[in-house]
Amino acid sequence: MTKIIFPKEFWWGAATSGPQTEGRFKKKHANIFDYDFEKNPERFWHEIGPDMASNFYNDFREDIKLMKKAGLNSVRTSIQWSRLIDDLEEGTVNQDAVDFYNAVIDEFIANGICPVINLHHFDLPVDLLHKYGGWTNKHVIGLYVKFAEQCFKLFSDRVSDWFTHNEPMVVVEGGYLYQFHYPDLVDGKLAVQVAYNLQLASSLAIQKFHEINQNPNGKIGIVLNLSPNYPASQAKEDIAAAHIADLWQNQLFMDASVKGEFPKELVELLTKDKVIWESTKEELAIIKNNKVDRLGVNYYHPNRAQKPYYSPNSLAVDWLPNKYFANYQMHGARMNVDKGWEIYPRALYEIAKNIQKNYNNIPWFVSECGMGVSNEERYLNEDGQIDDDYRIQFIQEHLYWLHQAIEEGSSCFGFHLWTAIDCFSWRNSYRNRYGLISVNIHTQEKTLKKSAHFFKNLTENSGLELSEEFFDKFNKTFRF
Ligand code: BGP
Repeated sequence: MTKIIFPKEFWWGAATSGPQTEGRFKKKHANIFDYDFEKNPERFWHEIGPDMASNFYNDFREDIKLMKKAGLNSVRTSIQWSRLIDDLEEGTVNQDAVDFYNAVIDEFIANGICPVINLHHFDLPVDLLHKYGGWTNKHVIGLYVKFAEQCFKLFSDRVSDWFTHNEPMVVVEGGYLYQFHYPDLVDGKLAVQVAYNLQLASSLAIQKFHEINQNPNGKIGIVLNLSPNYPASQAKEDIAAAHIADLWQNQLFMDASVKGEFPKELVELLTKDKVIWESTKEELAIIKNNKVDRLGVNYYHPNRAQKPYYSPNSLAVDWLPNKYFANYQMHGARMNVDKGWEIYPRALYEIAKNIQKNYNNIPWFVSECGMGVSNEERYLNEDGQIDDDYRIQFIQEHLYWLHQAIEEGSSCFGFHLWTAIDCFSWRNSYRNRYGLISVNIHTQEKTLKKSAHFFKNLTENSGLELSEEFFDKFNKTFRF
């Protein structure tokens, strides 16, 4: 047996978001997914949309009790802009939403769970897209800051842990490059502007937070999906491709949020290609002066990059970042075949080392990591519990590498699994189940999985013992 013990105050928790759990009950505005589902239900797995989600709006007291049973000491969720704000232009609040979020926050605290609150989790109110072009338009940044201001005013007396966005790069990629989020555009130049505008919005929200936060322990950060880019070979074209992929996918938001400046090399490249964002000196000064206090890092799978396999001239649109790199699936990689993602836990160690070396070891935590599996009923035992040993092994392997990095001085302060209770996930809906707790989407019955008991043990012991059997399986191909 090998024992790995984590720091005392470590966050052991899970992440989710408002639009993926609450359901649309009493919500005045539709967000882009609500609207997309109304118009195009066939785009969603089994035509299951966000209307009910996992019914957190009605079930939150029972759900939080289950989270406590799974040993969570902290949980990230988000406040829905489309729920909290009544008049999107004025930024006035909806009283039912205020009551709801107050009750949720109080319930978390009463159960000894630290509420970690994020503001924007892909869920732009759709009216702002139709009226203004959403994040392409700087007016929307101002409206987002009004929403952020209300959140800080209303809840920062009890909430000390805030995040401005979840995975802003996914907003850029999903909505403006690769068509997996509404409005499904393919427009490289617009994508570049959206990236900039999201960063500016984050920096302005941070500025506002520091003006009005009521909590002496209050801290604010951003949640980024940071997947290292590994070159396909040591050929210089592949190394260059992986480097540019890293600049675009990781360093863009990371540098701007932590160092207050966009990476010079990327700015030069975008300028040379004539797609650079529109910015002003004043805005760049805001970004410079409003860095994050800490970081959340979502990590699911590594990225592998090789030189692009088509000539830049053959691009169907004028400009795409893929002019410089192609991500690909490595032959023979260890896969979660349900989700189609490679499993590579060592990357967590490398992310930690990168933060330590290149980002002044800024405090950070794993804000999402997890394993999505389809048809989990396959693993139901006679007592009606899902025996998700694969998830336990997955968590253990990632913790093994994270622990290694912490031993070497990484300032990682927590691990949040995606997710506590199986939840709705955009167009994938309920296809991939990630939770410690399962949900029957027809009855909304919620049941602890085997991994929930494992997680509780982990929290209680601030760590775990890794058996011979674990090391036998470690790093071997396993498929689901
Ligand atoms: C992350 C998002 C989450 C969640 C997760 C799993 O990128 O932050 O909101 O959706 O991915 O996604 P999926 O269920 O599509 O595999």
